[in-house]
Formats: sequence, C-alpha cells, structure tokens
Amino acid sequence: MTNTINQPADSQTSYSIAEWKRGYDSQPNEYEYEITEIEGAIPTELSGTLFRNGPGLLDIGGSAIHHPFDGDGMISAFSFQDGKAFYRNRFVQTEAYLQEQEAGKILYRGVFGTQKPGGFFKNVFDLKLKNIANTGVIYWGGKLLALWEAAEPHRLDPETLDTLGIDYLDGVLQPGDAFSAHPWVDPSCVMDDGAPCLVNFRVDPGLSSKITLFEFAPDGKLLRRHSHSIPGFSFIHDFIITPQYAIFFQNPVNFNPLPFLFGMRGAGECVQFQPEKPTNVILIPRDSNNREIKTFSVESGFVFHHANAFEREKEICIDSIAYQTLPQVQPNSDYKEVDFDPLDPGQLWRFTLNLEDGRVEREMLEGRCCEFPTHNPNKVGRDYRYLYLGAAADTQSNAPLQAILKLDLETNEGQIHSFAPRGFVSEPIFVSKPNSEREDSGWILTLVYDGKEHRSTLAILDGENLAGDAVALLHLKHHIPYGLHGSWCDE
Ligand code: 3ON
Ligand code: FE
Repeated sequence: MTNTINQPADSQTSYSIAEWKRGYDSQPNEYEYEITEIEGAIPTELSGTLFRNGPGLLDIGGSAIHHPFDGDGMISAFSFQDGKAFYRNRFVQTEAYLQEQEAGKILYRGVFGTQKPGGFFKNVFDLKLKNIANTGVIYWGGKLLALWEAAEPHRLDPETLDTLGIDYLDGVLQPGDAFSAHPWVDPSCVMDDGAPCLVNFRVDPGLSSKITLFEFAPDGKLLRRHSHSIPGFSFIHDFIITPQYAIFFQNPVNFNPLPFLFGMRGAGECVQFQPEKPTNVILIPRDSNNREIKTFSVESGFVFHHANAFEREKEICIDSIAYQTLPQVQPNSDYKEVDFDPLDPGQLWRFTLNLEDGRVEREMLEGRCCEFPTHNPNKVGRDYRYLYLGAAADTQSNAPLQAILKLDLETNEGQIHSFAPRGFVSEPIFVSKPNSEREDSGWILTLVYDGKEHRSTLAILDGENLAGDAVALLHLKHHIPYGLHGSWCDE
C-alpha cells in the first residue's frame, strides 16, 4: 500500500521529530470550504458528519501552554453528501476562551500545568477551573455537545458550530457538575426494549470518590441516574459498558493537592502513579435497582482508554490500552522535547474477570505501541471480532502514532495502513457501510497530519481491506493540531 503521505523521507528513521512537533503548532483560524483536493473518490453512500475535538491553540498570545491537554477546544466538522465533503472548524466559545482572546494573554491556570504569567503570587490559591471543552464531541438528543471531563458540556449549533453556551442537559446537571468526555452508545439496551441509549458518567474525586452514572434516551431524556461511593482517590478518564454493567478502572494513583494549592503545579501534575499498587476494576450494575457493586483487583499499570467489554457466562472480558507506568507531567519540561524511547508504550490487554471466584486474568493482545481503539458501534458491550487502533509504524519502540492497525481478535491476524514517515494519525472512527452485515464492513476515517506539507488530510480507509490503498485522501488547506476524540453522526 502506498499513498502520497507515506512516500519515504530522506532519513532512515521512521519519522522526524521536527516534523512531528509542527503538528502541535496552534491553528487560530476558522475555516469553511468545500474540500476539493482529493485523491481517490469519496463513496457516494458515505452520508453524514464526522465531528472531531481537540486542542486548537497551543499558545495564548504567543505564550506556550504547558501541555496539549490544556489547549482550547476546537471542533472540526466534515460533512459528506453525494460524494462531496465540506469542512468547517470553530473554537468552542467558552467563557475563558473569550476572555483570554480578548486579553491576549493567559488568565487561567490549566489542569496540566499551564500557569498564569507573573509567577508565584499570581498563581497561589487560584483554584478557578478553565472549562476548555477540548476532549470529546457527540450529537445526542438533538444536541451537539463538546465535552471536557472536569466540567459541564458546551452546546454547539451542528450546522454552523456556533457555541450556544453551557448545557445542563435539561436540568440533569447543576452548575459546576462534571460530565465525562467518554460517553458510549449502547446500540440495544436490554432495559429499554432494545432501544439505543447514551451512557456516561462523572467522577467527584476526593478521599473517597463518587461515581455517578447517567443513561439518556435517544430524545435526550434522562432514563437512569445513580451514584456510588468508592474508597480512595480516582482519576478515571474513560469507562466501558456491557448490557448489565458500567465498568471503571480505578488506576493506582494518589493525589497530593499541595503543589496545586500553592500555585506550583496543575492539579493533573499532582496525580502520582503508584506502580506497586493494584488497579481496582469496579463493576456497577446499570440497572439502578441493583446496588451491588463488584470490585476486582488486578495489576494493570495505567489505563486511559478502553476498547470494549462483553459478558460471557461467568465472565466479563475487558479490552483496554494499558501503560506499565504513567510518567508525571513535570513543571519545567516541554512536551515537544519528549524523548519517546524511554517511555512505556500503550499496549492492548484483555482482562478476564471471573464473576464466581473473583479472579482476574490478563493477557496482552497487542504489544505494539497503540492508542485510540475503536470498533463497529453495533458491537459496543458485545463480543466482537475486529478492533482498529492508532499505532506506531514499527513494532519495537514507543513512538508517535503513524499507522492504523486492524486486529482480528478471532485469528490474531493484523493488518496495517501506515502513513510513516511523514504522516501522523489520530483516533480512527468506524462508519458502517449501509445495508451490510459484516462486522468490518465500514469506512475508517482518520485525520492525518502530513509533516511534509504541514497540513492535515482526512483519510478514508476500507475497514475490510485496511492494508489496501486508501479509498480517498481529502487534503485540507491547512493543518489541524493533533486532536483527541470524535464521533460520527448519520444526519
Ligand atoms: O483531582 C482531579 C485530577 C484531575 C487530573 C481533578 C480533575 C478532575 C480536575 C482532574 C482533571 C482531569 C482532566 C481534565 C483530564 C483531561 C484529559 C484529557 C484532556 C485528555 C486525555 C487524553 C489521553 C490520552 C491517552 C491521549 C493520547 C494522545 C496521543 C497518543 C497523542 O496524540
Ligand atoms: Fe480520551
């Protein structure tokens, strides 16, 4: 498989760190145009919109932010109709974004270490949170919502991407309530006669942590909400569901808030990984009438993202990306100067919980550095065969994601579509082909930063024949900084 992005560079290494870094240049501009520079052809049956979220600004008024997770959320929308594609991007007009753009300087501390200019006295005891709306985006119940796990969602107009304001989900949330950036759609909920529902959570961390689970009907109405208290501090970015359970990995971390309170570090930099401690896997029944939480203990490292989970007779299987260790974000470091080699890669593991004897077995399914797992949305919470991930171009090292990997979990075969050495991929999104039964019959959409051209390209790959030529490459006129999560909307 070749494409115009993966043409060999002059160097022998799989990528150039200088090219990789430029993918973190800010993109302050907002665009609207039909994409016309296309290789291949957009399938005419591909109809709907891909929404993506991620940090759009990596500096404010020329001052670099400390970590990409502190960057202001920018939404991109790719709308497909009749073989044509229209692109639009807008910043989420959060209160803090508007204030900082007006002031031309950093006014808020960030969770991941961004400090206000002016040193200690400007930062000490300033605990205001900047809701940056930069992590996820989902269309549900007639609303387009930009999500950030430590605060409320923002609602946007799905056509224009204008920000309509903070959204309390028709009174389900109170001012200040968090709402995770990782909702799942259960394609067929057993409690709702097989109707789909949206499941999400929020965590209120503390000496003990409260997890609140929410389930919403397709019209946006709240179906179920219940809260549970678990011992200890938790930093839980993602979760996973099965028909019966919502499953949380309570990573082995502790939290020392003092450097945060004293203005020395962001709250996220005070989370310390405790490699000697186990992870607690917490099963909360989705049915609010059943309050029996089950907890399992397993050695897992640190988990941000889950791929999927499913129930077997007496077992639950959970597939997740785990890191052996989680390096702490350091106050005086520059994320662009990262040395990838000594860091532990994310790897795909399967955890099998035995519901009868409480034991957990774990098995590595993929050792190659990978992140952002995705699959056919009809398989959420169900036994499944195909998984797609962003992955390093070669099998050995920790490295930026430059390829999309397809794993066949039945045969253990893999297929790879690489954009190395010049391309850097983002999260793949699976879009089912209409009227098809095969699990892998779909398109894989991924945004690729092209280091040669300093622009981004939306790649449409064939889910069945991933390693074959791309179905289409849609070249944008500019770059989009490396993003976080997106979703597909059929409308
Ligand atoms: O005490 C709590 C500690 C804490 C860390 C308080 C808290 C709730 C405010 C908090 C905040 C957490 C937040 C805001 C987390 C945000 C996470 C985020 C924006 C992104 C996470 C991304 C994870 C991964 C694995 C990204 C991978 C990226 C690549 C492979 C490169 O493109
Ligand atoms: Fe995430």
